[in-house]
Amino acid sequence: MSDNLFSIRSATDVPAALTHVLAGARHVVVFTGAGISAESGIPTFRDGKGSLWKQFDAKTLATPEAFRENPAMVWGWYEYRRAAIGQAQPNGAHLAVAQLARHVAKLDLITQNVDDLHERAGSPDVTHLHGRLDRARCQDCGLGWEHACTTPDMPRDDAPVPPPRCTRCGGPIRPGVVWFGEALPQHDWLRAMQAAEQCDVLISIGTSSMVYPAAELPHRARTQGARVIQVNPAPTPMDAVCDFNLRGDAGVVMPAVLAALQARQRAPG
Ligand code: BJW
Ligand code: ZN
Repeated sequence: MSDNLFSIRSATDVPAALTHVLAGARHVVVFTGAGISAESGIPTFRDGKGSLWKQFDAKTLATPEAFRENPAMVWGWYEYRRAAIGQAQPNGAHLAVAQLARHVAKLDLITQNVDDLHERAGSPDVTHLHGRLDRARCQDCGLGWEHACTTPDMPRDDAPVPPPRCTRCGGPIRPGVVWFGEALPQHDWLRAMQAAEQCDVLISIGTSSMVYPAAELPHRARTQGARVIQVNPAPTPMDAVCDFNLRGDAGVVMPAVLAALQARQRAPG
């Protein structure tokens, strides 16, 4: 095992050097991907049999062209996913990230996820780089759309559902997410870049680090001198760049990291 790779099952596996770095940090950025919600039952995109892009074709569902060509198929698929998220609960990793904010000087939370599990775990001011499933808007004029209920009836995953029409211009309502080829919301992206450039520790949790420009953030932090910690059960392209690679499920690793930090802060002296 290389000297920056750690298998984490409990707080005692967390290296003292890592709790030292966290305890001394002025500004921590937590950067999350689909893996942090995996233990809540939300499928990831790229790893494993049940992942979304192994079951469905990204090009026919997650692009503006797909929505123009077949709005009912795309809207139905996103309504199915919104229903699944509504039924899911935050897991130990979401809760540990929310708690961690109380144990470090400053914490910014940046997620690529379109679910609201960080918010439901108690994290305020989450930056959503790829939008939110519950923030639909008009495709033509951009007017926000209020979903009638947070947990819609579960359509079948391939059942077409025609999108509602905009009350202002009649255009189709689209999911409030960022599709391939679309720009990230500018304010959120600038905020994320600024946080990555100013932090002294960045913790990347549950992302394959394959989708850009979001995947630039840990590199940006590293270039500016931050320590980078990665939490993932599998290797990623970031392994070589990180100071600490914590192998394991986020729902195990993050509570362990939190407990190790709390133990250090409670220790006399
Ligand atoms: C666990 C775990 C557990 C499992 N605990 N961990 C070539 C080079 C660079 C860029 C490009 C390129 N070709 C094309 C591009 C651009 C493209 C891109 O990056 N493509 C790559 C795939 C190659 N990017 C874009 O198009 C972006 N826009 C853009 O570039 O705009 C340019 C522009 C500028 C100005 C004007 C106009 C345009 C937009 C990207 C949008 C991404 N959208 C999606 C879908 C959102 C909607 C939806 O939900 O349907 O966002 S794609 C999908 O990937 C989703 C995610 O947020 C994103 C990242 O995925 P994530 O979170 O990393 O998940 P996975 O599944 O990949 O990984 C999960 C990880 O968890 C794994 O590592 C597991 O091991 C781990 N895991 N269980 C911890 N229990
Ligand atoms: Zn409209």
